[in-house]
Amino acid sequence: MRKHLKRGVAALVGLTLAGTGLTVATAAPAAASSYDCPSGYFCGWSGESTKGTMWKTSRNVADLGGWDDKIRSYVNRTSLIACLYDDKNYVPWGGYFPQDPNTPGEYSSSPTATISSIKFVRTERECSQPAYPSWYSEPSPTAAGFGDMNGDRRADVITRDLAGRLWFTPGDATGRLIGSGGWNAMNTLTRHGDFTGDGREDLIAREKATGTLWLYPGTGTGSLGARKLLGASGWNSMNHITAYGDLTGDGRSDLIAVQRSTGALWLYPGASGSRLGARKLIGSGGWNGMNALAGMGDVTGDGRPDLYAREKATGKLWLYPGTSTARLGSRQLVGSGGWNTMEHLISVGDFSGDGRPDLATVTNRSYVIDGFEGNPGWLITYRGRAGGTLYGPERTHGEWWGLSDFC
Ligand SMILES: [Ca+2]
Ligand SMILES: [Ca+2]
Ligand SMILES: [Ca+2]
Ligand SMILES: [Ca+2]
Repeated sequence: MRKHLKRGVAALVGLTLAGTGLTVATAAPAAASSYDCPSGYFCGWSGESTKGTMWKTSRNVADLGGWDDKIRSYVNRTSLIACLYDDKNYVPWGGYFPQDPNTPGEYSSSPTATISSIKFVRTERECSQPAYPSWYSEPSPTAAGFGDMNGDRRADVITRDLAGRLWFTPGDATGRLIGSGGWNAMNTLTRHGDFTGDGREDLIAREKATGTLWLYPGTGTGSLGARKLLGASGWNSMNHITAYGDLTGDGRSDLIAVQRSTGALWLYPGASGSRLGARKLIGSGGWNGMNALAGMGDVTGDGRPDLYAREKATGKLWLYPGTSTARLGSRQLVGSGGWNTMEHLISVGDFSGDGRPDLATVTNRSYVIDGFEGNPGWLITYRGRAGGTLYGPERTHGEWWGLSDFC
């Protein structure tokens, strides 16, 4: 649930005559004093429309002191989101407004002054909670199994936030920064299995601008080492690039992907030297009808990793079991409908602690609660059951909003 209140502050754009060479003979621009706010500062005025006395800060202010409940208009000339709280000490529950950076001349104005503290953050969700999502997992029987990057038997999640940072959440509700920025340049993040041969799970990412595929070796602690080139170019012609686990049975993890032009499903076997071997066709067509793939690990219990795929037209979730010939067997229905209300399918192995892989999902706007749509950012978990299907949904909490991607 979003805790912030939109307070009905009108964002007004002042006249931007500066530098245009025009001479205004009749009256000065109404918002001229908003330009008095220097770049890098948040400025507030005692009056509406940037009239009266100006106050400014470039740092967090837990208590506005003499300016408490005195700011009637303001402009954010920092590069960060300014969280404007109705209460002191950044307490979000009384209401807050996340103000994006303004361009020169813009300002917001209201007759009612309610701001009592101000904090600057990179992403909107940090006005009320950590940058990373709250993630719990139970210890699994096997260490460093599918989804466990740091070998503590708990299933881990990697999250990309909207500022392009990566966070590692080990399953005890804590989180830690593992990528300080730049990850928004990637349009695929996928993890699972070991591509370097050291037994530690690795991350694979596709660079949007170039179609390059990069391998980020896991260090065994949840962090990532220096990247290696995995695919020089051309990967932008593929959809649903999915690190899959070892389908070929040679002990090395493999990658699968759908060719956009044909709908064919290809297997790229992991090879020695942190490379991919020659690809093999494992699905001749029709895979463009799927709008999500999840490499689940071994859900059927035969030692081969298996695939979940979501059918776009029906919202059904299908299980394609991996076979001993490194192919996919006959599909079975896992979910009969409604799965298109999930923005993300996150396969992170066994988080329920019974040894079977489970599935975590995050909802989109079409997810219905109590008869109403409009519930994005809920974490819904499904425990794996014998045979490779899932138990029913468990709705945890709605605080996985305002994030970019998960793997
Ligand atoms: Ca772990
Ligand atoms: Ca590795
Ligand atoms: Ca299997
Ligand atoms: Ca489980």
